[in-house]
Amino acid sequence: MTSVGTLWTIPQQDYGRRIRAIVAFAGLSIDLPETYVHFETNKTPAFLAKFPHGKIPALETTDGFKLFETQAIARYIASLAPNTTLLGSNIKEAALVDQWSAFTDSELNAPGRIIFQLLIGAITPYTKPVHTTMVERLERALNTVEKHLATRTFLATERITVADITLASVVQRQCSFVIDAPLRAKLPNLLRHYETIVNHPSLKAVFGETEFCEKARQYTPPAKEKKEPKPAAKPAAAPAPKAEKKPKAKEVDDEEDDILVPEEPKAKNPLDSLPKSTFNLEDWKRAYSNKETRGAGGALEWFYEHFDAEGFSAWRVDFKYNNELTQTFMSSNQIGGFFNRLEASRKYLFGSVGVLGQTNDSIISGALILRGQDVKGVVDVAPDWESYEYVKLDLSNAEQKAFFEAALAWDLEIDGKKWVDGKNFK
Ligand SMILES: N[C@@H](CCC(=O)N[C@@H](CS)C(=O)NCC(=O)O)C(=O)O
Repeated sequence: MTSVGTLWTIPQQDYGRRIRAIVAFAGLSIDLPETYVHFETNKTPAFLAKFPHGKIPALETTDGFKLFETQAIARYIASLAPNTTLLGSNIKEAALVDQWSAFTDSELNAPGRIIFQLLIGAITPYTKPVHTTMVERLERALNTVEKHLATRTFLATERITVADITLASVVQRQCSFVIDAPLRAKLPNLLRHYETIVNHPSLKAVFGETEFCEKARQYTPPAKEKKEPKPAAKPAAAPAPKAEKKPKAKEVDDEEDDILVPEEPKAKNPLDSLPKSTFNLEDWKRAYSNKETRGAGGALEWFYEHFDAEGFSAWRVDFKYNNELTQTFMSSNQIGGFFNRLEASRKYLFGSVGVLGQTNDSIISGALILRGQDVKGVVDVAPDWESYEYVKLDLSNAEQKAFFEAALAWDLEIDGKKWVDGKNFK
């Protein structure tokens, strides 16, 4: 099979996946440069000389023809395919293929990308009305496709076209963060279409597994720096019991000035009914913040002196979808977001989690210390807790102990991937 040429993309890029799916469906092949590093290679003079906008995907064919913009590349490659109907069989069908491809990109993909960028803090300040408007726009487009597919197998013709592959690539991406379970339940035709495309024998390998989110991801503001209480200001022993008074509506606290509604009175957390422990998590957090982690007199020494393995447990935590990680600073923001969503368990949890590796080849891993012996009851306050895998650590096992210590000391290394950035949940 002769190659069409070289496609600059990265494995997790949905735009690139769309093109790779068209290549596969057309029975063609394409080269993917292994040395491409996103946000580096695309900024080099050599890349910009070929593709002046500096974005991927970008195509250079074997005869030196250069092309950027996903839709243009998709259409060009589809037109190289012998005997496929990827672009329709006459000019009217071709126009319908263009219509649904453009519709998918401008009415579905565009608002979806804005929503995602708002969620990860890439568009600031986060603005709720913009988020809401973009979700409405997206849902309107999804409903139009849903109605259209009620009487049709495919979008534009009786066969799979570029439009169907375009839609599936966008829906796959959006199912991971915005087309959640309740929304999917309202879109049976769209989901049926999606399953047909991604399970097509020539497309299955390109689309791979889909991550279906249960609840649409919500924006969580970055944690504010908490002031460490001065030792004298806080009684070492019995801290004053939290006043029972409920905050009045609009009453604000200087550290939580963005909380404008009173919290619902909370049901008693079963973790509060566990037998009293000699290990004081607050004291541990203070020791960890104030001491060197390793060495004599360090935080780890303090930990082993005070740890109560019945009242608390230590866990290894690993992100399940490391192959989706791109830039390490974004992975680090993701840990920050996860920690923010764990806020309701602050009394029961300490964490030290980091990004290891480099751009497009990184993992998220670390350690947690938590109240009780069951991780779920502590971490399930975060809607995305199931995106992580948890394994209890046996600190009498030398290897597991070494992992734990390295995660706390931020010098963890896994399979040659070195710790580049970390976050603590304190
Ligand atoms: N309109 C372009 C968008 C491509 C695009 O936004 N690519 C992003 C990655 S998903 C990129 O290369 N960004 C690099 C940069 O902004 O420098 C297309 O459809 O191909």
